[in-house]
Amino acid sequence: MAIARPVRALGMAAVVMWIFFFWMLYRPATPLISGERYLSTERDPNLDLTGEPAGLLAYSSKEYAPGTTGTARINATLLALVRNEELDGMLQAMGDLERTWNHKFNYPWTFFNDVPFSDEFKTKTQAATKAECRYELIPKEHWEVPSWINNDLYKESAAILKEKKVQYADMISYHQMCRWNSGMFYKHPALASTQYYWRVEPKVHFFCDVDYDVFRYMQDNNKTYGFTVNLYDSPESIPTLWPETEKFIAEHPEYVHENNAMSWLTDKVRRPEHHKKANGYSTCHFWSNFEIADMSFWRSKAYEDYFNHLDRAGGFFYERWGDAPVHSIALGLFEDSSRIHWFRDIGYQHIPFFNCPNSPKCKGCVAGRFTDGENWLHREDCRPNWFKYVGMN
Ligand SMILES: Nc1nc2c(ncn2[C@@H]2O[C@H](COP(=O)(O)OP(=O)(O)OP(=O)(O)O)[C@@H](O)[C@H]2O)c(=O)[nH]1
Ligand SMILES: [Mg+2]
Repeated sequence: MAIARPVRALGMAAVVMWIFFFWMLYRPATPLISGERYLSTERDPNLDLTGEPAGLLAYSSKEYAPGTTGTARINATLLALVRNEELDGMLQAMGDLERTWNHKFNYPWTFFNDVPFSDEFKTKTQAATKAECRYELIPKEHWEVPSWINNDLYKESAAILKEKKVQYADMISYHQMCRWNSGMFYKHPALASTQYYWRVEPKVHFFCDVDYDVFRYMQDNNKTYGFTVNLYDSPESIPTLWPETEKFIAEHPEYVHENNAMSWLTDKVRRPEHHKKANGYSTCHFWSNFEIADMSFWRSKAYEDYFNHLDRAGGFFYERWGDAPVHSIALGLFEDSSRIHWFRDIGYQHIPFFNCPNSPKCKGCVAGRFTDGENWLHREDCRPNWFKYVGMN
């Protein structure tokens, strides 16, 4: 039977539309002019076939069953600071992490909030995992603005930062959140006997099956900190963070590790303007919405002294110092850089950046795609400098 020409044309148009739709969805990242994205590596290492990391690995077994029978788990927790209103985003992130990893290991979840969690939040998050969930209120003295911060000066500074387009500068809770994540969370009494944590934010995505116990990996392979994404920061948010850091290390040269990552922290070749505006700091940092780390580092005397120095200087409020650059500078200076690990095998997204390895264990992200946002966002990738100065530990 002959098909009328308009119907054929419509059919063809529908096919073309579907092809275009799938192409848009799965197209490879837009190629950039050679050398623009990477100065030191020719191609994104995420394009190389990725397996599990080298070293000792522990796999799922009966000893990881939920509850007290789970004897293989170490002192570790999944950790989220979250608001009641972010329940849906939290459930989505939990769903991804439970599916790809935690249903095999059943590590507990610890949720933190500056106000009490609602019953709905508690019921729905507990229903999303077989593991134990803990709900913790942040003590007032950990969250409130410290007494030495002048409110008028904060408001004036926030207005100036806002003019410079520093995001969230006039939102006091954002400053409180950054300070808490920098120097308070690991002091919460509920974490007193916990050593390792994996930080999870609402709405993030995990794409790849991970079959080994990442906490045991950290412990057995002597790692302090694990990251996925490594970025440049907005220099306008941290103009005096590096000068304050320099003052601190002049007073405490003994805290600087001999195998530090100073060249990554101070590189001025790749983005000289950032280095200039941040007064000597490259602004490179580990993107701390994902962190797998050993809290012993934050609990060390070196970090405690450093945090107190910064806290007194006031930049968590008069500027918008983030926990990401604060954590990263401390790690880059006071820790042996071989103890910092790139979890290249953990597929991850927090809008607008990805870590997406080339592995049959990954679904839902495009290998090697760094961002699905505007092309200029590729310039925010600081991994090439990390690989250049430190390597791919
Ligand atoms: N309980 C509580 N959680 C907060 C507060 N502010 C931020 N958070 C949490 O802290 C984390 C970081 O906050 P975000 O607003 O996502 O900050 P961000 O990642 O820099 O910003 P986005 O790019 O917008 O995601 C998230 O897990 C939030 O849920 C707050 O005032 N109270
Ligand atoms: Mg976020």
